[in-house]
Amino acid sequence: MIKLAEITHQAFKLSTTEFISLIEETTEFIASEKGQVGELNIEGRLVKLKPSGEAIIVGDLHGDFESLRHIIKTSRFLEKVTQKKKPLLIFLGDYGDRGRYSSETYFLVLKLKQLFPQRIVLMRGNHEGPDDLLAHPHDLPENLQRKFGKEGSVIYSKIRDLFKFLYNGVVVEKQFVMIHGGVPSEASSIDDMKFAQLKHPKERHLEEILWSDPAEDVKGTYSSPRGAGRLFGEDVTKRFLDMLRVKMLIRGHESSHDGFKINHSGRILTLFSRKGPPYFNSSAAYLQLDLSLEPQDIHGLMSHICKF
Ligand SMILES: [Mn+2]
Repeated sequence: MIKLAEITHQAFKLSTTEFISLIEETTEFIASEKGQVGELNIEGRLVKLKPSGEAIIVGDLHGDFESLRHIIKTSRFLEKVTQKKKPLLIFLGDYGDRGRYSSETYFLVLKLKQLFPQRIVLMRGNHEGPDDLLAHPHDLPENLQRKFGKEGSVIYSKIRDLFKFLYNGVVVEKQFVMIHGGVPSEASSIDDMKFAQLKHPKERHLEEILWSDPAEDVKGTYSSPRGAGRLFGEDVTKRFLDMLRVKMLIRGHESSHDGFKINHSGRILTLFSRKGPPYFNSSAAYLQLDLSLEPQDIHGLMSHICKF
């Protein structure tokens, strides 16, 4: 069995060539994922799942390598993945920027994808946005340059190539939709989730998926203080969930003191899975659950939230 300590060691001793070939290999693999891949049913950049089996769902990491290691350890992903009961490890996006260990964090998630391709889903966050919608501050290029010198810029351009193939979302039949930021408020069918990246920037679906946030006590959508995406009300959430025939939205994107928060009468769970500056949240959290559970709302998931 592959040991986490071994992968960690590799992450810190990585050469430019090794990192580039890992990024190229996983990018090519993710780009080619189509149709039935293990239990994943892939259409465009959307993953559809049947409600069965275990899933571990991870929110924003932002270069917090230690929290990522903690999640892999405490969820016992590596032990379980080699046994019969195979869990899925789903990342909600925002791997780099802000934390000290953006390079190592990218290395670890891509290494896991390379080792267990059918067990890992890498979603797209606003820090993995399209060229015309990049998040600021975006310190990944500086981080790579500090670690790899001049060649850091080559690695960076390879990672940028990866961004456009990361997933817009995951739909677990009858249960959940997972996206990084928020609801594409003008989506008229599930196709707007599957092909949001192709419709960008003519249509705003991708922007809202990556950038939007829920707001309480409002109807419809409002402009967001983030300068991209929208703030959306509970009516918008309800309409979107009904359209997808699911009950709840699981997303990342917002920091929260306890590592998670609930919005829109228990229809939205936000997960934030990293610690440290610049947020200083007292806990981080991830979700570990059996997808065949049939909770009616987020309150029914409380015992599956793992705070640390
Ligand atoms: Mn984000």
